[in-house]
Amino acid sequence: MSNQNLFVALRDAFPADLDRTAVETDNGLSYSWRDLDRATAMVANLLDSLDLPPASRIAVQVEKSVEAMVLYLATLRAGHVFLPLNTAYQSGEIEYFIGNAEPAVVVCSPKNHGWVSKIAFTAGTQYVFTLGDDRTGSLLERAAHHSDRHTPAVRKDDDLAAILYTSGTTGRSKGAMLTHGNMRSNALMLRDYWQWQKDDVLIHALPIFHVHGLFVAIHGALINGSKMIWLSKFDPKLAISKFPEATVFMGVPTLYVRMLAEPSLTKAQAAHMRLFISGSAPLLIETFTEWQQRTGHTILERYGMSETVMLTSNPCGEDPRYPGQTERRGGTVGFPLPGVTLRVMEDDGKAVAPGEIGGIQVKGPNVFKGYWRMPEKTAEEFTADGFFRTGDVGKVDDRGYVTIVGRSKDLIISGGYNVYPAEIEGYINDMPGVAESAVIGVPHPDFGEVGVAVIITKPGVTVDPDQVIAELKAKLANFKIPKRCVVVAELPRNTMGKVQKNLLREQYKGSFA
Ligand code: MLC
Ligand code: AMP
Repeated sequence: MSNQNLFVALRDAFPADLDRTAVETDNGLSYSWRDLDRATAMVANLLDSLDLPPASRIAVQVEKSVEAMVLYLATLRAGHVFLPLNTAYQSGEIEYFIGNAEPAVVVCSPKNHGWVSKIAFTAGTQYVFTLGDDRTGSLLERAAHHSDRHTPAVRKDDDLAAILYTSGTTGRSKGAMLTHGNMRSNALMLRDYWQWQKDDVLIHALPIFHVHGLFVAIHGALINGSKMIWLSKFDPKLAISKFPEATVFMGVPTLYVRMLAEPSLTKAQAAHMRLFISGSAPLLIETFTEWQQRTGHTILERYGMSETVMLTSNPCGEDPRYPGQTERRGGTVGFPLPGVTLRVMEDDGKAVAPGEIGGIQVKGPNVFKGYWRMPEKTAEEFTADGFFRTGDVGKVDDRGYVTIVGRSKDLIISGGYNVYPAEIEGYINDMPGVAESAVIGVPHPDFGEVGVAVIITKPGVTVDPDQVIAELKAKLANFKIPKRCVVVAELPRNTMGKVQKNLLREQYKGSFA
């Protein structure tokens, strides 16, 4: 594959008529392809004017807006590295990311400028700009003084395009380094695999600080020159009301669950749609089946990670590697994507027998370069022959479909967001009176899975579970907060003294039934 800046690959796919609509928003704004080209040029020129070293990190914590997407594209265009941050992160979390990534530029919401700029300047960041979700803020004010023409920076496949922080099973988050080559190869391959059509229109309903909304959705539409209907926040009624104008929808399972609760979801309403894609968390077979019955569409489930972008997908038409197998099978994540090698291994490093369960390992042009400034951690996660250990546990059936049956990493996926119990337990264990805690994931009808904190106290001390939740809320992003907290006399342990989380999961599985 040729070396090319990812931005250039995306821009090359813009339609010839640049005055056509590229993005239409739920608050009545419309952006043409020319607007996107000009706006990204102006922001890229602003970044150039700052004289930053190449591949500087641009850390961004802003509400969803088309201008936030423009900032992402402009960062690629100028040859820097985009570092998106969940808007739910609080000051302690932001302090860690900024301290670890050492961004040259931080862009935050105007309402957070006070505390974010303090953290950023203390960490040595040179520039802090603001960007509101209503086209306000210093970033656009400064960019307005720059030319709307810009020559994109030359970037090679191996050069960094983005760093995505993903929490670790132990300790703090790790920054997964994704390159221009990782993302361009994945985007081009998905364009073909999902058979993007000339007149496709994507409903963009996801946040844009994670792989799903930022890369799979945005790259997917742009690299096909397809219009996006842009929802600033997911609203099931609004999303369904847009189906007659659109063809493609991407969501985490919670979005499908919420749309199924709407009476307006009917076959007639979904008749114009071509493709519904789900990923980031397991899609329950009940949701898959009910969606089929209500809309006549079979959801295409796919599987990916921050470290790898997309890895597997159910078919969209005929895959020549699997002749005749066009069925989208609920409960599976489909076939390894073209170019991805996927294998299932035993703990001792041997391949499992066909159809057996083991650890999923992957290799391909989409697999990330490593964790930012963590060479030991990177080395640990790769095998000697260059496969990345996903931490997911699964199997491949005799027809080639991959099923994920669990995770070897201690991780809860709640509404499509990852929550690492080790992080939450660390905060709880530091609270006065707490001797130890275990945070487990249990089924939840809306979020799929949510956390429950099980606590033992120091002898003779009383701990109020509501107080524990309140203290966590003050420090951590809201989606990480356990939805239930219980104080118990003891935690179940194995002979080695290790807490048996499987027993706790069993005990509390009915908490939200
Ligand atoms: C919100 N809340 C959550 C939550 N989202 N709790 C658990 N899990 C979540 N995901 C809580 C809030 O803390 C709050 O609680 C209450 O729910 C309402 O908050 P809200 O902000 O109004 O929620 P809402 O807007 O309805 O958000 C729900 C959601 C959102 C499902 C729309 O979580 C979402 O957009 N999820 C998508 C995540 C995503 O894009 N993942 C892709 C990762 S990429 P309280 O107590 O404060 O009131 C990846 C790779 C791949 O995994 O393969 O794609
Ligand atoms: P993240 O680190 O946020 O990128 O999350 C990646 C993880 O999400 C994967 O390692 C899987 O555990 C999970 N995941 C993504 N897609 C699916 C899916 N379709 N089914 C089950 N789990 C998924």
